[in-house]
Amino acid sequence: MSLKTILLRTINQRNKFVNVAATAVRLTQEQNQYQGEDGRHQNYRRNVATVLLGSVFLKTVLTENAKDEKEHKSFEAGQKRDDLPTFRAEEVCKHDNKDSFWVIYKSGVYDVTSFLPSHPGGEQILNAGGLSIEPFWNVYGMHKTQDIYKLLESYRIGNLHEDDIVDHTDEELWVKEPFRDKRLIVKTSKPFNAEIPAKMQIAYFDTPNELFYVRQHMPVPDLDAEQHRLQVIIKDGRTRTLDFSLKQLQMFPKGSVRAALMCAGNRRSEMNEQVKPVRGISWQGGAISNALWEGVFLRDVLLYCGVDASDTKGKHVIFTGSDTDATGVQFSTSIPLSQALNPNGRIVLATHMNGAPLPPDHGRPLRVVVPGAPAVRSVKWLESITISEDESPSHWHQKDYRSFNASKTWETADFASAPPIYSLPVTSAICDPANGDTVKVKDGCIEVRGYAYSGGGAKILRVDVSPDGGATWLQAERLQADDAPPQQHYAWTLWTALVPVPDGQTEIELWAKATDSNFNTQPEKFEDIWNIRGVLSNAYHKIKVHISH
Ligand code: HEM
Ligand SMILES: Nc1nc2c(c(=O)[nH]1)N[C@H]1C(S)=C(S)[C@@H](COP(=O)(O)O)O[C@H]1N2
Ligand SMILES: [Mo]
Repeated sequence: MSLKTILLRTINQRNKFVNVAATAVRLTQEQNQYQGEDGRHQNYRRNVATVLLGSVFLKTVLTENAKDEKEHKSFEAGQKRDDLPTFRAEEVCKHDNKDSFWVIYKSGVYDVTSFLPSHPGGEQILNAGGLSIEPFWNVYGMHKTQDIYKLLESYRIGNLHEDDIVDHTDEELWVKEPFRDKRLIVKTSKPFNAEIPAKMQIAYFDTPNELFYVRQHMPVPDLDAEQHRLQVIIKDGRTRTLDFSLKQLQMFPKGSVRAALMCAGNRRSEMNEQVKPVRGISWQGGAISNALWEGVFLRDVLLYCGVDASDTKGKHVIFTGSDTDATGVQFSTSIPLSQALNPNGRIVLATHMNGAPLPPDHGRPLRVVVPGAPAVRSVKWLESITISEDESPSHWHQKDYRSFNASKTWETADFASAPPIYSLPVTSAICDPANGDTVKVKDGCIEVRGYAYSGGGAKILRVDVSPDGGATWLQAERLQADDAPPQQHYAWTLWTALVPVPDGQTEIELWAKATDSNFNTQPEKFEDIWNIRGVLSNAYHKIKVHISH
């Protein structure tokens, strides 16, 4: 039964909506609790602890979330408006098709028919035809921003009858979220998205696990390593499924890779501020971190499972995680099979991150790490690997993480014909000082530090810094890099440049750009690489700082 049918039935039976999404997640969690003695005890202990800590912990979390939400919501959508007509839920329900598409938010009724073709989340929106969008937005929490509330309100046509208004509280969905380090810079709390502060990026070559940036599309699943299984499904005429416990995976030789993960949207905020608005989390430079990932090589597992390395043309490897959206769809994306089998690719099915079991936020107990690719391909909470003639059909694969030229709009961009992003261009950022800082001159120089990174196994050859708007360039003299061989270089490079400052100068504009081992370098401006999603935002990093002598 589809979520929509469930919702409609509920409306008919009780003239009331239920938060089906929350129920579905609760049921999965209950199921998880009955998967075996160990799991049960762990969960029992955890529950007791949660109850004991409950009053303190939950209150803190809820107050923080409330604070968060308040900041986002200084504009309130869905308030009752006396100038508009009132509709019963039964009437709203009828407008559930592309010709007439209405939705409910709190007291508000909206006709979003004309918005459907340009919805960044594609046809997902159709699930909410004639219904409240709240249960959906509880899962897709990135809608809960000022801009989107305002956008929604621009489609307002009426009020929902008071008897039909339902409280769609979403706390249940999120009570199992892991603890997070307070130093992370939170972008959205539900789902949890947070970047690492710039000065902490350069403090360590391998980012401590608790400071590693976090990017979630949904609530974090609570999985048990003892019970976890990985399915490998090979679809080539006769479908075969192999199934591994994490213990069984240990029969393969150990595999590891030192790799940075970078979100394709890293540095999006600069593109947004310097050119024109883009849609997506407004990451500054903190959606990249570096770690040592350990487990086994994907290549070894696929070959063991009988995947034919001589027949990769047109085939894909689909990775599916355990995290699930409001309609029961699991997170998934794919990469070409040829990329998955490339021995230089060093793709790891990782159980460990920097020597410790993966933290829940980073995929406990198993994630695939596809180094050199946008981090979206490194699927967390990995549950299955499917070899298929088709790419992943998921929304995240089909309707996101693709790029367009600067003239394409949400109305004209054709996602189906744009190739998925499977590698990353060269980028860099200055982490210390920060824009607007006051820096003290020492021995005639200021010290400038940052990171540089390139995708596809390319190494950083050089980082150049300009103290005068590009008139002259200095080469960063200290590069800290991994010693992986050419084509297998997946870590980031940390760099330091000493920039001379003439006596009496009180302000300086600093530019940084990196060059990789393919001799590709960053573009100067964001204008020409601007795209609706704000991905691959890799122009020179430019900041201004004050100087104290
Ligand atoms: C009816 C009013 C809606 C409006 C005005 C709206 C607007 C938007 C906007 C502006 C974005 C881009 C957000 C960003 O990445 O910054 C977005 C993304 C998205 N929306 Fe909606 N939306 C609506 C309803 C829905 C519903 C009902 C669903 C699900 C059933 C949905 C699913 C999604 C998804 C999956 C994305 C992309 C998420 C991602 O990037 O991970 N939307 N929507
Ligand atoms: N299962 C699952 N895997 C996922 C995601 C997700 O939401 N669910 N987010 C992806 C994206 S877009 C990024 S940028 C990285 C972030 O990894 P991190 O949270 O470990 O930094 O995970 C990727 N893998
Ligand atoms: Mo991402």
